Amino acid sequence: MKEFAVVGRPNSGKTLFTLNFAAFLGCKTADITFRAPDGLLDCRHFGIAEAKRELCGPMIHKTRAVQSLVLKVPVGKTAVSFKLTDTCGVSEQIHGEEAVRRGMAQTLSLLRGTDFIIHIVDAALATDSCLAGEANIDREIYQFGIARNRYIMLANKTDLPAARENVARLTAAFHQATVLPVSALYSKGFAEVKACVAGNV
Ligand SMILES: Nc1nc2c(ncn2[C@@H]2O[C@H](COP(=O)(O)OP(=O)(O)OP(=O)(O)O)[C@@H](O)[C@H]2O)c(=O)[nH]1
Ligand SMILES: [Mg+2]
Repeated sequence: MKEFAVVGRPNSGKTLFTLNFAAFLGCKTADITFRAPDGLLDCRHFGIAEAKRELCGPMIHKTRAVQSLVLKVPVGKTAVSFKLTDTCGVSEQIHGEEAVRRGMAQTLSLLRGTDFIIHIVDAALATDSCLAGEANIDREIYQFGIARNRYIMLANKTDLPAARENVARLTAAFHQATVLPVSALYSKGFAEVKACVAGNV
């Protein structure tokens, strides 16, 4: 079964995307497997709304370890299972808390082994340095993914006017990637993401 890793900066909308995309694919509930950086596994059953209440939020680094769901996407006349794995957000700074540092290391390790990278960018916060091509974590993820030819960028939060304006700038700055505008909050742009998953599963 192929694994699709959802990665990006903290607060970019990875967890909300993961849960609303599961709902978009028809799930009313989610069995989420949490894998701590030390390898300890825990599986919990949630309603989607309950999972969003518990696992998403404006607090930076709400997610501190990988959490996976097994989903199905229609391909032709069959449905193919894949693993969608939400991760701890990554950034340039060395974080003060050990749990976050370990979570980020776990994300980077997962990136190396995953089959496909779904890179979420908060388009409302697409900074000039990110767009100008200076070294930063978004560009590192992009270059890594492009080199492996198994990558899409989701320009998220396009329900916000500032984000909508930045989509064209992101597309130009990350011109080798497919950049899909989405709103994880309103499940917008998800049909295109589903088509991409179906094509790579
Ligand atoms: N307006 C808007 N807000 C969003 C969207 N996606 C996420 N958010 C908000 O952004 C905040 C962070 O969302 P999360 O899904 O928890 O972000 P994350 O990337 O998982 O964050 P960490 O786990 O901290 O790395 C929440 O308050 C969400 O409601 C979106 O498409 N539009
Ligand atoms: Mg999260």
